[in-house]
Amino acid sequence: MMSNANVVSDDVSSLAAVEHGEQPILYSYWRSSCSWRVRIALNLKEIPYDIKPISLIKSGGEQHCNEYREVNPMEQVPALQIDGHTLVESLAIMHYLEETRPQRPLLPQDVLKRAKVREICEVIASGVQPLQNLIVLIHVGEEKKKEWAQHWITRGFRAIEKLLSTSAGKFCVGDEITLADCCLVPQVFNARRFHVDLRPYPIILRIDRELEGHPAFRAAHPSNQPDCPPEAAK
Ligand SMILES: N[C@@H](CCC(=O)N[C@@H](CS)C(=O)NCC(=O)O)C(=O)O
Repeated sequence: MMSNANVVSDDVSSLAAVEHGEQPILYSYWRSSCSWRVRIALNLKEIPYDIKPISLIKSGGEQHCNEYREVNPMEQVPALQIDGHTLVESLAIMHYLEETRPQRPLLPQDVLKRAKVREICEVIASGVQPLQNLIVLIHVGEEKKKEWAQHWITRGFRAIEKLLSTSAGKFCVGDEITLADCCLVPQVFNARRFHVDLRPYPIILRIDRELEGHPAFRAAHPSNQPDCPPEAAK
């Protein structure tokens, strides 16, 4: 599967102009792991969508401009315009997709397995990513940011590896791809960005390798995004 995504104008001052499009619009940044989670879910469910790039870097960060604050008051990506609504928070968005677009389910039927999927999602989305998010790293400072990010990612990965030791089959929970896998793969990319030693996490590495070539994951990869700078594209 190729990407379902088209790019719409990358002019941040025209945000209002794209609000009435016919297919979902994802406000996304190429390297954002939270945007990436949602891109994977959209691709897995084969939902066509447009991408509105929001640069987290340009002009001090387009996420902080007045127009975008109207879209997401937390001044973060992603946000998804869908069904006449604007949704923020990647997990809320993915659950909305799951509940409104049941094709290619991303949660297991079994309630315990569903809880296991949510555990992994929460560890990543609440216990790891927020601590190594851009705004936090800016606050921590250039000198300390690598060590800081490594510390929190390592702490989270220790927990995830342990959780996976009882839940994983081919993927994070059993043998079907779930929301947990949508969260894990982008977080592994972030871990590599901060040069975390991943050798102590063989299950995480195995699942990441398993999914690396999957068309929905490949299409969602930062290097395949319309706003990926040429020097970072594969
Ligand atoms: N809990 C939010 C977190 C969103 C988030 O942290 N997004 C990052 C990119 S992955 C961001 O926009 N950072 C901008 C900033 O820190 O200024 C979600 O899951 O959507």
